[in-house]
Amino acid sequence: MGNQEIFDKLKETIVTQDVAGCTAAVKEALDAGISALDVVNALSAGMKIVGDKFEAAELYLPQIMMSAKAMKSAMEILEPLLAEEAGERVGTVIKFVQEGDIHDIGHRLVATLLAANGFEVIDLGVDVPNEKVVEEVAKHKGEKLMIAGSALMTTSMLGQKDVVRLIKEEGLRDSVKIMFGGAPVTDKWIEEIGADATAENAAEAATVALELMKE
Ligand code: HCB
Repeated sequence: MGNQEIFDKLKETIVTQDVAGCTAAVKEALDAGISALDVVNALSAGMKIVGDKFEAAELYLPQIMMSAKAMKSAMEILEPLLAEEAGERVGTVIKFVQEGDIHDIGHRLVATLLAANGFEVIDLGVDVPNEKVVEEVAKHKGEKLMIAGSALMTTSMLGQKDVVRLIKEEGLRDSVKIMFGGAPVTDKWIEEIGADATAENAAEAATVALELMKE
């Protein structure tokens, strides 16, 4: 089987909610010498299709949950491998999903790729209150530091504005770079709330994060 066929198969197992097939396809890809990062990218492409199909009412919640389960089981195999690929330490990143939001697939992908690119990742998980984020920033003041928050809903995205405001109020704005992402986040929003950057996907998030650490 050629690499393109393997990538298609990986993507397809996510789209068809084939949990067992997904972990088998991941192992097959790794055995064929494909990097963990390329496997993640193929699976993410599948998740993007799932999201689009959901929005077009071609897939429903129970199916989405099975795709999410397939993605999680794949990441359990891939995360340790990506961690092994991590290079020199470049900084600390506080990674979280905004309060009221439990969507964690993209969050975990971004966290994994940041770790694979040399960041120490402090993963606060999902549904994280703004105050908790600011507390964590204060704790790590003085380090090469950034936050990378995710929000998948237009409602939870509003909390990102409060995080920036609270960071400013605590006098911490110069101590931390701020990157936010998630489907509803736009460049315009980032500018409006006074954050530093966003990224379309996990690979881009890693590139942007490395750039921010150079500033
Ligand atoms: Co959910 N959901 N959902 N959902 N869900 C969305 C997000 C909607 C857009 C679907 C829709 O209605 N059109 C919608 C939000 C509408 C809105 O506010 N505009 C929605 C809703 C409403 C809900 C519920 C309220 C549904 C309900 O219960 N009635 C509920 C929310 C509960 C809550 O959070 N309080 C809910 C539940 C679920 C699940 C549980 C079924 C499941 C989540 C499973 C899980 O995460 N463990 C789910 C899913 C899977 C989705 C969709 C279909 C896909 C999201 C996803 O995983 N995408 C989504 C529709 C969509 O997005 N098109 C739908 C794939 C990942 C890889 O992409 O965008 O998360 P990503 O992350 C990317 C990218 O954004 C970037 O890199 C990532 C990796 O490439 N990125 C960053 C992410 N974070 C970053 C941070 C950075 O600093 C930089 C880049």
